[in-house]
Amino acid sequence: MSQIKSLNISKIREDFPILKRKVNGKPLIYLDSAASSQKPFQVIKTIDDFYSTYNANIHRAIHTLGEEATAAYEAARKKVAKFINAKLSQEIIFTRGTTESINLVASAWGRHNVKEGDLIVLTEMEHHSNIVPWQILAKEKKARIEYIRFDENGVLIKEDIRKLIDKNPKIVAVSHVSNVFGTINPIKEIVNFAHRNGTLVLVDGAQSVPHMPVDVQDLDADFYVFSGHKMLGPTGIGVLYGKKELLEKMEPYQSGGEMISEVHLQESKYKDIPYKFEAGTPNISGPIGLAAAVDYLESLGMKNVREHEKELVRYALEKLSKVEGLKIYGPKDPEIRGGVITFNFYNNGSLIHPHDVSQVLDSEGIAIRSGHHCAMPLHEKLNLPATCRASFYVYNTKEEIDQFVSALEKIRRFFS
Ligand code: C6P
Repeated sequence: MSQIKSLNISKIREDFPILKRKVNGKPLIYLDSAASSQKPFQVIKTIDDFYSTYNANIHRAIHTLGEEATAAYEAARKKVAKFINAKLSQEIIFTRGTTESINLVASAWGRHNVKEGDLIVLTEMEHHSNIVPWQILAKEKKARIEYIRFDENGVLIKEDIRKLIDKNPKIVAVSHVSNVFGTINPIKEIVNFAHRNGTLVLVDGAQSVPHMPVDVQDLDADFYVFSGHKMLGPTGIGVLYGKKELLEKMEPYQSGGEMISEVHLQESKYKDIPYKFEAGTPNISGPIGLAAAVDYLESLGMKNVREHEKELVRYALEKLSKVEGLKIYGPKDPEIRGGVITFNFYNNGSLIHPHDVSQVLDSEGIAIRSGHHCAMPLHEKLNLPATCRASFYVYNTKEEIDQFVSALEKIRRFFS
């Protein structure tokens, strides 16, 4: 068992060139990592090295550069597989991100397995990326979608989980960590329950893989998806993990070069997984940069990353609870909450618009996100047009939270 260690945050901060930047004359306080994380120079340099020294297309050429690029791309696949403890590296498909990974499953698996009248189960706290692809599939197949509800703390209602899975859905698609409430959902329980009647489970890991240890074999998820740009890696690269036996049975998602073994005028044969799902020239620097991000996170230790964020959340929740007029959404217990705090500010009972809050914070050099965070159904249920969200990562400090809280106090004084 690896020990939990405190991270040396000032040393970590040295690795992130962007943190030296000033915004509106103030040192940048970046509290928007749930939208996209910053990148350490180790990742930036790895991508620079690729383009500067061995850039070439992969899986094609016999020349040195082509072989070096192919080796780095395939080494990245192995590294990602190990990071999430996939049994086989063929179970790792590189995509553009979480969104594309879910679209791939909804299309390549869904079109052949979901029939008229079938049920798809989602939750009310899903990101649009884990709703819209299923809506399109359901419309095409005349299937139904039902939603597991959340309670007043932003926690999934246990009875709903059981009740809806008892209806024998074809698939349950659920986020591991909500990007709005920060809730860590009980994935193992959902998977165990779903598997009893042969229901598959897709887990949206966009907000979990960057922040905590994830073991796909232990979770026993059928599909698990995430994005590189939220975990210190580059944009435009993501992962679909799928169990070998499922991926092998699925039809291709996109087709063309690279995913075939033979093409004739009237028919073609496809390559084995993972290549069957990686048509065309892929984003080659993406996995290579992502592998450098994985190295960086592994050098910190994912348990330590999780502990650091838990500590920041505990500290921030305590400080924020003292700010008059501030309403915080999501679970109160940091044990079941990721590094995300969503809130709204009220002055004499009326909402200070989240965009105004985030604009004033920006003038103080503090970056948060405001809006519906691509979770409109969640906001509709809360009857809110928008919320403010602060999200933390390995480079954030308690001092930054103090500055954030005093900037909020300033806003409160200004609006009252
Ligand atoms: N959420 C946020 O600010 P992409 O855009 O494909 O990398 O990830 C989509 C996605 C899917 N699921 C969850 C739970 C997510 O949080 C996200 C991305 C960002 O909350 C951008 S909208």
